[in-house]
Amino acid sequence: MSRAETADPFQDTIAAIATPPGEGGIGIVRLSGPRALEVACRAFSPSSGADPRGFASHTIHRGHVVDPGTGAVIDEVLLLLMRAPRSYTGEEVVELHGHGGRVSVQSILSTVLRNGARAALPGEFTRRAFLNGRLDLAQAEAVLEVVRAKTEAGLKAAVRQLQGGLSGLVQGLRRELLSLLATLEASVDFPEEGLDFPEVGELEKRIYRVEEGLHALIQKAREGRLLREGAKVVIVGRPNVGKSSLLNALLGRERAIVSVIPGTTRDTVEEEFQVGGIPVRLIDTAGFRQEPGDPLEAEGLRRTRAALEQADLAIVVVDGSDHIAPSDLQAWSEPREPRILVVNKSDLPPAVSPAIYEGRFGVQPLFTSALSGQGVEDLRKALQRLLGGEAEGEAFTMVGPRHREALERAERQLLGARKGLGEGLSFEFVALDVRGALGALGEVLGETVTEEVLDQIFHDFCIGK
Ligand SMILES: Nc1nc2c(ncn2[C@@H]2O[C@H](COP(=O)(O)OP(=O)(O)OP(=O)(O)O)[C@@H](O)[C@H]2O)c(=O)[nH]1
Ligand SMILES: [Mg+2]
Repeated sequence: MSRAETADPFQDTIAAIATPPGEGGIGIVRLSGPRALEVACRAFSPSSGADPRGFASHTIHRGHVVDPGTGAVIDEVLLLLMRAPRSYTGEEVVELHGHGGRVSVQSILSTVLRNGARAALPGEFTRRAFLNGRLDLAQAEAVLEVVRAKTEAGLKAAVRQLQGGLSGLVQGLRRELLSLLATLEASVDFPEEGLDFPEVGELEKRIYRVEEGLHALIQKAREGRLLREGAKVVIVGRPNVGKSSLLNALLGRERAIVSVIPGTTRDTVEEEFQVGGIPVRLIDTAGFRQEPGDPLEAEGLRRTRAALEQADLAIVVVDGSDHIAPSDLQAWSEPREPRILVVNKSDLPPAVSPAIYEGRFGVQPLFTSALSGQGVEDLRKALQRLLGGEAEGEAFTMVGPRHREALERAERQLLGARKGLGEGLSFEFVALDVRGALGALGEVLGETVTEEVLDQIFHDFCIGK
């Protein structure tokens, strides 16, 4: 590699295996950089005998990868050429499709590395796509979400972000702020020009509208997190109310042991399923007792509380065929919001009138029978609603933690701007806050972003992506 290449990282040509490790139908080595074709062709001999320099963009050529040192044939391959800027990275990209053996694809890679390419860093192809303006930063991040999606809804949201879903929303808000800034600055720069002096009330309204837009996006951050990481839903209640039966009913199979003996479940039982496209970890717990009778029960209670600590949602179950006990109320008071009150065993004659529950617990319960399955679908719908699951026909917007932080900063700046206006502050100062908000939105798209942030983002990518 020449000095010039090392001096400017975007002048060099990078290469990596783009397919997963192991044996496969094909194995792909991808190269990107100004000399991708030249480097590849030091080791590629086309079957047609044509001069590779004349290959047109977006064409495929059969040939062999040959070790230029020894002349040994390494693999029979197809070479794909995408010339700049019509490629993933915006640079010249060459893909060598080999036979997909562990050794053969590795040998193709080492051959191109010995012939002028540098091994790519994690996410470096996508990083180049970002730096060359093929994707904005929110889109580049979406590439990773697409690869990692756990459910179809998660994939749909990631693809939407990749296609510019989040970026479009942020850009809309940005445009509004830019026009606001122009109004403010015009009044600062040419106060005597007889321009229509903007009404403070009107400006406040315009800022408020953007704040609302930001707020709606920030609300989506929880959805995004749940989609990525999954939601923890914990089932609690006193012994024998039917917690394990409900878990089984929700899963549609006999996962947890159910018995007439109170205290059947001693430990937490966890199982994965999904509601509305959100991956859910459903956790059944040991029966809730106010005063544990033995050390085993005490340990069960400790585990129940630990599970509640990390819960995104709690289902509190009471037995509808039995009177309301103090431990029912205690079980209801333990988890934070959001929580759902479920009155189970509704197939049996009720011990109390249904209206009593609202008075004692402060919320309307959901009536279920884990035995007959009645009400279980309603419970699933309630879970979906509270977790922000996919409404019919509507896809998620993926707002990640990095976006959220920047959006919240923008929101704070705008609140400051609006307060400033209300207090009669000079437009110059108000404009400063609006500028701050614009900067924060620019970070979401990657218009203003530091090397460290980029390193952090692309660090999580795999090599070859
Ligand atoms: N009739 C009726 N019986 C139910 C219902 N749900 C559960 N049961 C019965 O209630 C008993 C206790 O059910 P479990 O699911 O083990 O209750 P649990 O809350 O997990 O109990 P512990 O693990 O001991 O805390 C079993 O005999 C179940 O068959 C229901 O909806 N209707
Ligand atoms: Mg149980």
